[in-house]
Amino acid sequence: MSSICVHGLGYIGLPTAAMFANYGHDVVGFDVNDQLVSELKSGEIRIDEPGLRAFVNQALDSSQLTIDDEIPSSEYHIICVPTPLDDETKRVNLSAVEEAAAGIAPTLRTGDTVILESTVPPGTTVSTVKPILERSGLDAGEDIALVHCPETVMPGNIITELTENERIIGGVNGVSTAAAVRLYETFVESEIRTMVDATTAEFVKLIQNTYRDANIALANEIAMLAADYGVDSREAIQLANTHPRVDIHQPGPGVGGHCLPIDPWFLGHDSDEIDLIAHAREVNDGMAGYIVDLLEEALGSITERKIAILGVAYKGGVSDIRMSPGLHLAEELQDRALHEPAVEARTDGDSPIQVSLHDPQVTDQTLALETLEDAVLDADAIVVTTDHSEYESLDPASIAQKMAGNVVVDTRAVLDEAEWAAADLDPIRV
Ligand code: SAJ
Repeated sequence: MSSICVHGLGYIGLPTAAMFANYGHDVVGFDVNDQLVSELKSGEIRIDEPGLRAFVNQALDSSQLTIDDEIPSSEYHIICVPTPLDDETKRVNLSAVEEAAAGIAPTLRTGDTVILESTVPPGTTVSTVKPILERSGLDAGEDIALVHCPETVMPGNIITELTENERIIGGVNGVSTAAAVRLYETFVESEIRTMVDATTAEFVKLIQNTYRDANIALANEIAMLAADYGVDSREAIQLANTHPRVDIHQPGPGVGGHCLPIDPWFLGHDSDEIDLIAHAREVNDGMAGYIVDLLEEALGSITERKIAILGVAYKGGVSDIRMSPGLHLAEELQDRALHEPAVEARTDGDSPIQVSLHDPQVTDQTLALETLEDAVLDADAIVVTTDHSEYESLDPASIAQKMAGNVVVDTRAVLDEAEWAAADLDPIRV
């Protein structure tokens, strides 16, 4: 068993630290956020992920996992810090990775291994992390091992996927790769695939998420085209996918979460060749505007209307609101209503549109979430933006009674069309 320090105790770092600890390694979880450290020390877990609380507490109770605000010397350092994207420039901010590497460098001893798990633009391990670690006087590849080993887990199923998903590992040399493989094979049950170098591992991680994002953009464009031809896009996609070499994803209100809307841009970091991938991003981001167009068409105008958005989690079955398509739609509605010529001329300062939000799984206190009854009360239109199972069993008759209007947009195809039509609420599907 090895000594490990996990740097960054967020969505990936915390379950990863607990996993290694529960498999018998001596793990220190380190974070620069003092408040997070003190919360975790007392077993308080902010992240809402099935099974995580018990899993982390098991590791803490066994003392295989300790939480600290100092970096100890360790045989393995695993970096799981955020790599946010600047929305304007579409450039990554690597300061947390740089800070982590700078914190590790003084603790390094010959034979130690540093693993970058954070998603980064191709070349980051070699161009950014390696020179910072080598300030220690040790050579990465010769004296210490250095690899990129991206996480590939799906929020909502993180603990299972950590053990069951395949891993890819690319080191700055073969010795580095082998050192990381030895560590991950202590708990990964699937194949561990080794790459020729760290940059290939970084690139592979990015094109996995880019494939999914671009495929969803294709599905979204197909949905918009299908609507113009009076074709049901879902049925068309289902039929198209019966071909053995066709796998079109599902359309929706846009793509949320912390990965798909961000990672494709990393591919354009040091290359001008990004084109279709950037356009696919724009198609997905443009879905909120398309839904507002649908609402305007159905309602005549969105001003002085009440629109209920059902679903602010970025996808069904989770409480995560990062890059939420539902919240993006709420902003787009407000923005579009404010720029209506009649509204721009107004001076009363009243909001020109009322947008109510509901989500059965999200508990975020900063959002003005309402009960389902209040959210739909007197609404002119409702838009389902998250495929929560709770929405599949909504009762159209009782919703029809509460609503002022009868416009329903189902961006996730979760409502039973016949039942809703019987309540005079024909859903418009995206
Ligand atoms: N979505 C669609 N249509 C689809 C599938 C998804 O509109 O057919 C939307 C979802 O509703 C959501 C968004 O896309 O808003 C992203 O959801 P997701 O389930 O596709 O992916 P994430 O962000 O939860 O997790 C992804 C996964 N990557 C891949 O499947 C290639 C996960 O395995 C990665 O570990 C994760 O990104 C990550 O951390 O990179």
